[in-house]
Amino acid sequence: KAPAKSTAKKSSAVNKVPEIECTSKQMQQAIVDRLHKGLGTDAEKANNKAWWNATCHAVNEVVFDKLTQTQQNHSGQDTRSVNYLSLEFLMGRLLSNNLHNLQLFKVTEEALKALGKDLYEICDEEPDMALGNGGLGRLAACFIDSLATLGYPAIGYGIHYEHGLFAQSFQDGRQIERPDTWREYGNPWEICRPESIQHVPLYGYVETVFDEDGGSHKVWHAGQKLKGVPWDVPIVGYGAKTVNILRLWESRADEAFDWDVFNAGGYVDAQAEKSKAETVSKVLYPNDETPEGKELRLVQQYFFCACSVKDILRRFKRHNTDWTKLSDKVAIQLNDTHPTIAIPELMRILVDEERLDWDFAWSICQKVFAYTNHTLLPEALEKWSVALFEKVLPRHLEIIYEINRQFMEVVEAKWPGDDSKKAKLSIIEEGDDRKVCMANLCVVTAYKVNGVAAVHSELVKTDLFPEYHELFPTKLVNVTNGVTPRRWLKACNPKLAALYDDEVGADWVVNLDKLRGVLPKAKDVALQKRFMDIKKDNKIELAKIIKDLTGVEVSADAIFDIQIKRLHEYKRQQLNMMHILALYKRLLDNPDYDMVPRVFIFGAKAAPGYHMAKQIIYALNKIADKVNNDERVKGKLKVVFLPNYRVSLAEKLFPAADISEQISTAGLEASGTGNMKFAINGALTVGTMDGANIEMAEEIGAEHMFIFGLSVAEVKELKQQGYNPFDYYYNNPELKSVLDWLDTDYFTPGHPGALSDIKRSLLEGGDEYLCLADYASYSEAHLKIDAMYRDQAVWAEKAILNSGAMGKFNSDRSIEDYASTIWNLTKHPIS
Ligand code: KOT
Repeated sequence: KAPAKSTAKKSSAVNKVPEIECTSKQMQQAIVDRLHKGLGTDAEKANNKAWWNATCHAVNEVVFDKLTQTQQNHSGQDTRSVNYLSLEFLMGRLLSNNLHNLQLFKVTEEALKALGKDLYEICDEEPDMALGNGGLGRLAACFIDSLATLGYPAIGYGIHYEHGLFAQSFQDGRQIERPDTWREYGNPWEICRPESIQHVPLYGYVETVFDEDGGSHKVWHAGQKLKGVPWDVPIVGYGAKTVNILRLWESRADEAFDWDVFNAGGYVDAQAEKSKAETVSKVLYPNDETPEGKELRLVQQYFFCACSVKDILRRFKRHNTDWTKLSDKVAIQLNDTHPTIAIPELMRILVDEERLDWDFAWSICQKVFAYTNHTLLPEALEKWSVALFEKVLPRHLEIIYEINRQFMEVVEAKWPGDDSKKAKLSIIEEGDDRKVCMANLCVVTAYKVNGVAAVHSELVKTDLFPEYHELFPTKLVNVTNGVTPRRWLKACNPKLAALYDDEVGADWVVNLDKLRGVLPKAKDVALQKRFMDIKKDNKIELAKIIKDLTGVEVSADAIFDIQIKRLHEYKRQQLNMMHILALYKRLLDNPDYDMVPRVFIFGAKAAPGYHMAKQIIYALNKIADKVNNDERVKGKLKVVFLPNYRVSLAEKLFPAADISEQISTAGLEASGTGNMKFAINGALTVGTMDGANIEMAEEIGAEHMFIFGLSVAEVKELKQQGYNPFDYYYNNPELKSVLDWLDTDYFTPGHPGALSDIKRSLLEGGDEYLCLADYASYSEAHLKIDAMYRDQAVWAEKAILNSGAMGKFNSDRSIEDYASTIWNLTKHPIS
């Protein structure tokens, strides 16, 4: 029998969240049953992977039940829903989170213990679902957790990549990429839905068909067709009142089509065509903030948008025939510009297939789509060559031309005769290689455009889209990012979570503002001791992992100073590196140099084609080799670069951090979300006034953080004046000696110059990200860290003040902001 009957209790401790009744005995029975009946093994023979599998399947019995109830409830009431379109969902592992959200974690822990198994070890068996690159994909994962927790009808749409983000290892300090194989042995969380397959046309040509009434319409004759197979991953909200779905599309060859067109080619050619079709969802592009203009990437984008839009319309048509109702029932949120092609796809369906009048179809589109911008980096703005577009999506290009033609009339009306305005705002960039600007298409169409932190949203208005802002003064808005406290505190830091249960009550997990309850007690010695003991325990755990992964021994008495995020020059891992070299130099110059022992910990993947990012990884690994094996530093300095940084490793790092490095050049990190996860877990931030750091400082008090460096305005001013990194190089002897060190073979014996290109990019290269300009201030901030850590009472107080003030940065708050200001969405939790 299934482990649980989902009976709601009359009252419950947590925000009236009903608990699912399930005893340890029932759970044991369910797991053992799955071992026997599902996997054909038994408790004696089963390895930990089999135990994990069996536990997941036991949990699914509850999840699927709740899923059906939610779907029936939403469909029965024909609710308005949000459709979150994202090329990336960086989910990580699901077992621990699902158990917490079902409130079955403790009971499962007991059940497995009785069976001689440790739940934490079982959870560690799960491969990460790494269907994303970094912040943007992880944000999507936090958002669907919050949507379900809050009881909003929502679907996440994405791609069912066979290979997620590459696995990283190091060979002689250099990054090696290997394919990720998360689905090699199946995935217990997903359900294939062949009944909801979609067909996707590609290539071919467009015919104008003249109608009897004198009008005409367009018919797209595709040159190829793909089949989209949906895989649904249930998304369990906290308290399990709502289980939404994440629907991921897998591409296959469309047999029906192949037989017609490739008949003469015979069996072997048909098989080759089949493999080609399957490459579409094979692999996630590993570039963060640098779009790749490859045909396969455009096909991926269109494939998943076409499947998703058709699926959305299929659900709409189940209850509706009146197209004016579409915008009442459907909001489509575009996670950056990657799903922009959904806009002309909806136009195509409405105009060509449903035969709606253009203006009517356009008015619908303008009420359905909203767009989130996640970056100001100019190189990250997606532009597709018109020639490629014409080849892959000929009809969509025509539609985009028509949208643009009409929009240019609007621009002409606003700024008569101003061709420079037209050139700037046009969706089509003119030139030798004409381009389709996806962000422009988004802003022209969407009814709301949002940035992801206050400062970023202001810069979207003033620097990125000033003319659009003038034209559409209410369109551009802010929704500050947040992270789910279920994964990023309750599940990853059980000891701190238990402390908060005791201090402020267990419902902080659905109301993170409750953590403020600890602020008045920040000086309380007993609380400080408990807080710091937990931090120490977490550091000891991490020290074991570090030893396991790198062989390096670190002491949990040292300051754990952590920078984990994608490797990108604007995030300035190289600035951190320069400061580490300075400390190393100080220790070599003066063996008695007085510093609190420090462990610098890095985790970062570099895009495989990003040379400088890979060089920085190489440099850090080489520096780590030297420093960690140099007796002269007397254990005061260690550097570790953990391989294969990913969500499940992050869950071990945030709880163990003393210092959180958030050191991007001001104006370039749209928000950051790691900054929030660190602070929630009691780390102090060394950071610039950038992205969400600014709002964190407002909540926490800047005096409780280590803020350094140029502000956004100062960065602009310095760049305007003409920034010269050599000014800083010649005026700061320590900085100069650190950079000169990179030209020697000290860190790369026998290979002088192996690290010189980092120095070159910081000097002759112009230091685009102002590392030298911010160096002195950064170095000073680290002296303050060192001084403060010596007084553990002050440190504990600050850590509590940071963690307790993080209520705002909860993704439930972000989702409530989206729901009220953008989506106009109502909650429909199952009762
Ligand atoms: C943009 C274009 C292509 C690929 C990735 C991106 C991208 C990623 N843009 N922004 N991000 C990060 O998104 C996070 C969530 O909003 C932000 O916190 C972070 O600052 C962005 O860098």
